[in-house]
Amino acid sequence: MCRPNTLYSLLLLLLTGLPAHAQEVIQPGDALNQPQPPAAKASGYIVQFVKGTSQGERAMAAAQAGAILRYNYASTEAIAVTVPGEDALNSLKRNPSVTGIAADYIVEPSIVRPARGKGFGGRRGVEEAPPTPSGKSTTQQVSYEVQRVGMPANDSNGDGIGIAVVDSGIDFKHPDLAPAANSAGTSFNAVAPGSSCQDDGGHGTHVAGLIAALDNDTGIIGVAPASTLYCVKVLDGNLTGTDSQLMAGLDWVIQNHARVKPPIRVVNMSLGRPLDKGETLDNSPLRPLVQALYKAGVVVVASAGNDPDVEITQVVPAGFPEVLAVASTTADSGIRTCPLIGDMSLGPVSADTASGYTTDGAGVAIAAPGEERTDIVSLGLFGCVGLQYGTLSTTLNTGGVSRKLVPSLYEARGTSFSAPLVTGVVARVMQKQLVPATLDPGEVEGIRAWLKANASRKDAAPLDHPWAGAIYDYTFDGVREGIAQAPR
Ligand SMILES: [Ca+2]
Ligand SMILES: [Ca+2]
Repeated sequence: MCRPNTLYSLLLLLLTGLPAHAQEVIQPGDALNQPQPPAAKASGYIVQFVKGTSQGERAMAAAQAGAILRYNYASTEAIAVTVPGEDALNSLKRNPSVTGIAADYIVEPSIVRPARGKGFGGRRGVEEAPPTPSGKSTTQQVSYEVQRVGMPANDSNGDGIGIAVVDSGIDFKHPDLAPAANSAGTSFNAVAPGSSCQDDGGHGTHVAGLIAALDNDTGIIGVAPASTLYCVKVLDGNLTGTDSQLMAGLDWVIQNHARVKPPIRVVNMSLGRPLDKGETLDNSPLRPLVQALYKAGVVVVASAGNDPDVEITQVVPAGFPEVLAVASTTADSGIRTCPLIGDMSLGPVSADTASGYTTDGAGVAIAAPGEERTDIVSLGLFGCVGLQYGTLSTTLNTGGVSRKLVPSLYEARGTSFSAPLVTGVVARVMQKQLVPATLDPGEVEGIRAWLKANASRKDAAPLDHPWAGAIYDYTFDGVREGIAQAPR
C-alpha cells in the first residue's frame, strides 16, 4: 500500500478547487512504503476441520467451545467464529477434528487510496467525454480503457454469460446497469446475510460498469454490455471486508453458479490482501473455495494488487495459481510540457506503460488499463507535476459516470479496474466459444492461454514507467505479458 508524505497530503488538500479533470498530483520524493502484514478482525477466526466434517458437527464444535458462529460454509469444511476469550480459542484448538485456525484478515479493494479517509472534492456528475471513435454514432461516452481492450460488437458482447461481481455491491438504481435482481437467489450480501446487495461504497458499481455498462444512449459502454452481472457483496460501505465474508461470497457462487440463468462462468475479485507471516498460498482458508470454482470451470479474475514492493505470490487471492491475476497499465498517452524534478526521462507517459503502483511478478496472467493517463504539466505554485487520471465508469447514486467512485471521493485508479476489463474479455471469449466449454480446469487454462496468445504488444508492453527508480520503486518481473484484447 502506498501512503503519502505530509507534503503530498497538503497538495491533495489544496487541489480541491481545481477543475475536476485535474486529479491526483505526484511529486518527486513520494516514497512507497514497505509491505505491511495484514490486519485481522478482532476476536475473529476461521476454523478448518478434517474433510467430511458436517455443518452440524462444526456448529456443535463451536457451541461446545463457547464460540459464536458467524459463517458455516457449505463448500469447504470450515466455519468463521467470534471467540469471547482465550478459553474458547484453546478449546477449539484441542478439538481433534480441527485442522487449522487462522485469523480473520481484513481484505480491501485494489484501489489506490492516496490519503485514507480524505476526499478530493471536485464537481459532481458527468466529466469531460473522451472522443468517440470515428464511425460510431452514439451519445455514450467511450472510455479509453474499454477502447484499449476492444469495443464490444453485435456478436461479441458477453451475451449469455453470467458474471459474479464479488465487491461492495452494485447500484441497482443506476440507469446504465442491469444486474440480475437484487433478491435472494440472484444476489447475495455476505456482509449482512439476508440484506440488500445495494452498493454503498461505490467500488462495486465502478467495477460493474467497466464490465457491463449497457449499450444505450447514456453513460458509458462496458467491455461486455450484454453479459449478466450477479451482485455478491463482501465489502462494506467503507470498502472493508474480511476473509470470512469473502469466503461466504465465494461459497454462495459455488452453491449457485450452475443454478442461476445464465450460469455464472466468471468471477471478478478486485480486492485482496498480503499473506501474513507463516501463512502460505497452500494453507490459506480461501484456497479450497478458489479451487472449487476452478474445478467447476468458473474463471476467477483477480486484481494483482497495488504494491510494487511485493510479488503476486505474496498476495491473495491473486497469488493462487488457479486465478487469472491482472496487472495495471495506462490506457492512453499523456502530454508533457515541463521537466519534472527527479525524473530524467523528459518524455511523456505513453499508453501501455506499467502503472507505478501495480504489483507484478511471475504468475500475472495479463495486463489491462487500471488508470487513464498521466499528464506532466506546469501547475502554478506547485511547479511541474504529474496529473493522474482514473478510469471512467458508472458512479454510485449519480445515474452518470465519472473517474471517481462516488462524487467527492478518490480517483478510480488501481488494479481494481484492470481486472474487470479482463473479466469482460473472458466473457466474450466464452460467448464466441473460442475455447471448448468443458466446465473443468481445462477450460480455465484454455482461456488463460487464449488471453496470452492474443494479447496486444506481447513482449513489449507493459512499457517501463519513465519515473521508474526516480519516483516509483519498480519491480519489473521480466515478463511483458501484453494488454488483454477481446475477440471482435
Ligand atoms: Ca451506456
Ligand atoms: Ca510482468
